[in-house]
Amino acid sequence: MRIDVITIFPELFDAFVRTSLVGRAAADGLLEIAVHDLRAHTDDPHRSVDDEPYGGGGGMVMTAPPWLAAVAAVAAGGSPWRILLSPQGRTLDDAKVRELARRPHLLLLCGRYEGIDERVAQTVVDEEISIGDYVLAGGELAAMVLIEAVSRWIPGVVGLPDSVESDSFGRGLLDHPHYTRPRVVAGLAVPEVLLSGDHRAIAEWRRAEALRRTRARRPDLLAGGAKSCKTSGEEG
Ligand code: 4FV
Repeated sequence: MRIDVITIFPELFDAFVRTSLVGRAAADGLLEIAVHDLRAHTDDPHRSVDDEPYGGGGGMVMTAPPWLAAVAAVAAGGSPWRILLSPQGRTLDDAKVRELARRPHLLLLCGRYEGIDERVAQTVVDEEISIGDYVLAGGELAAMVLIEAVSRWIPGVVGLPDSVESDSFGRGLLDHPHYTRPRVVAGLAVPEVLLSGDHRAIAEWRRAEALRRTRARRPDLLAGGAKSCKTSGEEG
């Protein structure tokens, strides 16, 4: 999978593209990430990318010409699915992450200031995506969230493929609680069933816990109906 990113702060991605899951995926050749500086596509001596908003009001707006030039240059020779990260987009969720993970090439546009001139979204963007109903200073962190979430679905990136499948939202449920050594923490012991070695009972307890938590914390998820799937180790 290839992911291109256009931003005025390419340095924000330096560590991200070399670290942890995304870094490993890139090192293993399962993922190709290229980060491009928008200012390299300006043609004025000040390399400016913003201007005053028509209609007045506070703040600055990113001008369209550098974006049109940058997207054309970065997309040349390919047909990437072009995503603008913005609060006006559809909210990213598990279903959208899985859909994007099936695409061979993404191009992510990261805005700054009050936003980008609307003609960019109207002409060189296929989809607007938001990571949540709050306002960031820029789209870069949203792009990183999307890249990491999507990367986990690239075959071979996550060691235990079915752990991706059986992860939380895949089943429409929140995850069950997890425990590890030491046995007692702050006077709280590990649930006995997890020490029983009875895998059927353990799987049943985990499912019941996932259901209980989902009912308590995210009943909206149940509206979609918990998908009955077998998590790894859960017998018939
Ligand atoms: C955002 C979000 C977000 C809005 C103005 C960047 C900022 C600034 N992007 N999900 N929430 N973007 O807040 O994706 O240009």
